[in-house]
Amino acid sequence: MIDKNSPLPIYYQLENKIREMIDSEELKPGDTLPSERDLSEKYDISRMTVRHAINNLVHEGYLYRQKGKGTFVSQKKFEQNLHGLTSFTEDMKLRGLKPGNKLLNFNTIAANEHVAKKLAISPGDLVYKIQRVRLADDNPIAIETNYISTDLLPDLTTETMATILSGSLYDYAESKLNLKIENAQQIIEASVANDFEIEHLHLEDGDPILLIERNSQLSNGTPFEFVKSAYRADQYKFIIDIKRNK
Ligand code: 16G
Repeated sequence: MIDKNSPLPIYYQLENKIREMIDSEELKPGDTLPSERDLSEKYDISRMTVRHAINNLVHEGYLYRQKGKGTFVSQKKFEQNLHGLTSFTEDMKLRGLKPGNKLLNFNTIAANEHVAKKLAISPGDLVYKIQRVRLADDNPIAIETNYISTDLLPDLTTETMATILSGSLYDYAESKLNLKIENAQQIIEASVANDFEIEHLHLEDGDPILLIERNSQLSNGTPFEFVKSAYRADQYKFIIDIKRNK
């Protein structure tokens, strides 16, 4: 119940209550949340307080609104465990989802200083710049911009590259080119979606995203890729196993 004498704000107590109902599956993905009026009557609190709690849960991705229909419980976030170096295709298949790609851009460009440094090549050297929307069961999850030295993927025409990129890049590199992708470093930071991300990830103004940079290397130490991605923060979470070293 809501405790009006508690030092915890009332909206926060309601948020916790709804969160618990979602975690215990009393409310399941796709269920309709009771209306603002019903919740305010049930807990004897103002509708403004109810709206405050719901807004927060929408921002955190627990709930989503549909115009004219109501507020619903979201699907559980995708969880990616960061102890293995996996590809997007592998991640989605592991979850029983159909991986998909929408190729936004593919061109050969001269590396600028930043990209050259990440790939241990010289500025001006040629790299492929590949930009894809990554889909899970046809829903957009992330926009990925990948830079790879043209030396690593030789003799590709636009057509062959388009076919490769409609599937898994890692699979092509490993099974067709016998490259061994071994290590990666990843940086994750929070941000707010820009117009491009809003358009391609079907987001709204002010929605949060997770920006990820991955630098991966082959077993002989050669940098394989430098990748910048924007993931929908309402759909994705990363899990890290940590160990206390004393
Ligand atoms: C993941 C990787 C990305 C890699 C891609 C290959 C992150 C943040 N990024 O999305 O670096 O290029 O997988 O996927 O995990 P693919 O083999 O399905 O094309």
